[in-house]
Amino acid sequence: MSAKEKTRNNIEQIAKAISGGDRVALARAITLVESAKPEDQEAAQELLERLLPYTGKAIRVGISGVPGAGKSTLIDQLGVNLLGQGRKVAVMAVDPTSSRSGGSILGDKTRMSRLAAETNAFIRPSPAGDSLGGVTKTTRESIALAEAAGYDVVLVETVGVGQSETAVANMVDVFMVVAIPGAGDELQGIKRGLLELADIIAVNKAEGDNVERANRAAMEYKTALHILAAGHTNWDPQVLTISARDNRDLDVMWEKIEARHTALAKSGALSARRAEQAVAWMREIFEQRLLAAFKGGKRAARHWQELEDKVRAGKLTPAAAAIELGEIAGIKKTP
Ligand SMILES: Nc1nc2c(ncn2[C@@H]2O[C@H](COP(=O)(O)OP(=O)(O)OP(=O)(O)O)[C@@H](O)[C@H]2O)c(=O)[nH]1
Ligand SMILES: [Mg+2]
Repeated sequence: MSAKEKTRNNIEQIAKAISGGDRVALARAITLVESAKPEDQEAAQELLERLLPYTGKAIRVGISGVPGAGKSTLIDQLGVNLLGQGRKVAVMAVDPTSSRSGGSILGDKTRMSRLAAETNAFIRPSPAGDSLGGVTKTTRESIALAEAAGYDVVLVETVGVGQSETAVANMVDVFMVVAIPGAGDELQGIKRGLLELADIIAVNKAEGDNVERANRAAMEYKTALHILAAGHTNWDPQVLTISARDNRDLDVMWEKIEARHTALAKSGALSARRAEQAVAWMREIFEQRLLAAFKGGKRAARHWQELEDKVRAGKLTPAAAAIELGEIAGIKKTP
């Protein structure tokens, strides 16, 4: 048997194991997808292609929010609730802080300790030290793999700082923001951009003395969203208060998530959204590869630096420099 045949056989076996719900095979496949080695990437794509017919069946939910808002606690409790309904839950943690130390990956797993112990749950922290693009790419593909393994709910955690939330919003069906009541009347560090992505805002830690402040925060979010939503048809974000710690109103929250998902599916918007996400992702990968290939060329690299210096010094306009770079890449001045 040739090496190629061996790999093909191997991929077939992994694909079978994954569609049979084998968690070890799923974890291995995600590792394959995350690998930077060209031969692994080739194998990963072959595997994904083979599993494509089995993907797409999960409710994909993005969960974002400021550090410490209670995202992991929420996912742990929500996950346990969903397992109780007979569902299989996969969690992808796109956590920028996890790239700082290997320790916080363990921390995240510990925070989802109940879920981590369940056989119908699968938790995958994102790889450490990866770029945003890298994390995003592997997360999209990890979602597909988890779906092929029979997980019918996929929860993606991301800290609402930087651009990770946009990336995550572009790979899920329903995007949720976990907020916390503030000390004053300001919206707790939630950026407008994050609000604009939200289908649901859950003000967490609404228990005991916190309830009143949580209700006030919820009112403020409603007002803010009302202003933002002006002019958007078909966008009606929901706000509610919850306590992840006490499992308060997580059922209400899940109902809202499911209602949104069902509405999207019924109107045909879900498949349109997923199709658009897939095409946008193709475009992004292609652009990245194109740029990487161009910059990798010796001539291009030299000119790139030169032109950047000229633009920086104000000796050349950015547009003129870009056109010149394009010419080096073989793009004609007038297309
Ligand atoms: N009182 C109260 N505390 C909570 C609740 N949910 C989470 N916490 C606490 O808030 C802290 C942060 O919770 P995490 O679940 O780790 O928050 P996170 O948003 O995942 O944090 P990062 O992943 O670091 O961004 C922990 O000490 C939790 O115990 C809640 O509903 N009520
Ligand atoms: Mg967390």
